[in-house]
Amino acid sequence: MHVEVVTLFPEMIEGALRFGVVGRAVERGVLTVGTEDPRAHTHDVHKTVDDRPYGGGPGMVLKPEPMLAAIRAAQARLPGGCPRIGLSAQGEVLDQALVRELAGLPGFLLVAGRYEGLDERVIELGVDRELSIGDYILSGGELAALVVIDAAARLLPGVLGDERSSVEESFAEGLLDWPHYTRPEVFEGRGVPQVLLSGNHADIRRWRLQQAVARTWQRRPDLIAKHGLSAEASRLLNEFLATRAARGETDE
Ligand code: 9D3
Repeated sequence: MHVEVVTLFPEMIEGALRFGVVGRAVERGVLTVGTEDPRAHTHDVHKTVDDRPYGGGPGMVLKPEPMLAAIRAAQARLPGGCPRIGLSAQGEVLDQALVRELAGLPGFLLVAGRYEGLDERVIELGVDRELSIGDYILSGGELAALVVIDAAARLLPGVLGDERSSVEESFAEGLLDWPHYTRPEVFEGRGVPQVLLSGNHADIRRWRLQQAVARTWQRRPDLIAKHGLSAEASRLLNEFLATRAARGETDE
């Protein structure tokens, strides 16, 4: 997969992609990432990339000419038909379904803004869809671009290796993780749940799924509303809630 990023801070992208699972994917050529700096598409001595907003008000807007020129230069390095994605708080919120869709493409182009953002005409002419990474305010699109690249790269064939098989991944899909433990068996006076030491793999699997579904119900009920529950997960949640009610616990 080939990803292009239009950014005023190419080092931010290149630097972050050297580490971990994604760094290895880049080293192996499974993922290639290019950057295009709009500053290289300016023609004045000051290399001006921003200007004051029409209508007044605070902040600066990215000038349209260098921005669209950079988008077109980056697009020329991608296969035809790859989407051009603008990163902005106005976009559709990224979720795993969208990550999966992007990971299935031969490539895509990410446009990271700075200041107050892009001139609306650049969005009309040079961006196919807009993407947000969540409801909080960033100072620019680069970290959002890195989030998209990281999330997509780990789904590429061979990138994760044996760390998480597809079977393991699908077992508690759409749920939060279950709790994890490693040695020592007692740490600062706290033990490990007995079931994990039992060697009974069916019991362990059930306990993990129950922990995952119970935590999701408690902490992120929106995820259950969005993805639903398998029959088994639903049964384990009901069992969890019944046990808790029998103990006289109400919430938390
Ligand atoms: C008029 C108020 N502006 C500043 C408070 C709005 C504003 C401009 C530019 C808010 C954020 C930004 C920069 N943000 C991004 O480039 C961005 C972003 C985000 O802020 N949140 C979630 N996802 C994304 S993707 C790109």
